[in-house]
Amino acid sequence: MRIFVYGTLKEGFPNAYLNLGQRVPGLFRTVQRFPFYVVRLPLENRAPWLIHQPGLGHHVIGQVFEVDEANLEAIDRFEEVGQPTGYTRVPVMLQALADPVTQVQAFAYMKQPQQLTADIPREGPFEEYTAELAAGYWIEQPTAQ
Ligand code: PCA
Repeated sequence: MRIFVYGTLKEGFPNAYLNLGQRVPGLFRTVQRFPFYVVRLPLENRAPWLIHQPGLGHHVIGQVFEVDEANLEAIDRFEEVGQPTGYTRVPVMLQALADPVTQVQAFAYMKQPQQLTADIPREGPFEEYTAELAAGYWIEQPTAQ
């Protein structure tokens, strides 16, 4: 299974230790535009949110990994897939920055537009999550279930 990571799961970023996948070299961008924000929540500061609202925002840049079933399940749990507050794992088309002709498909963790309520402070939209945007990231670790 392939995942497209654009936030804290990228190599070099705060939750990279959870991503045990094999990196597909290079950088990839989404074929469609999606709004990408960094948001402030009560239990998570500067959380990267890719909003499932194609056509708005940027062609967002991230990394692609081959992950096994066990790691995918662990990441799904961390991203709270299936919970109302969580991410939805959505298939997206990507193109390699080095080879825009070849497209690949991967799953991306997105938030639904209605989750980004007007009261949530945000920065963006951005094209790419950078070290500068990752500065000050923290999460209140959820207790094991
Ligand atoms: N982790 C996932 C989704 C947002 C986040 O911080 C990722 O890096 O793609």
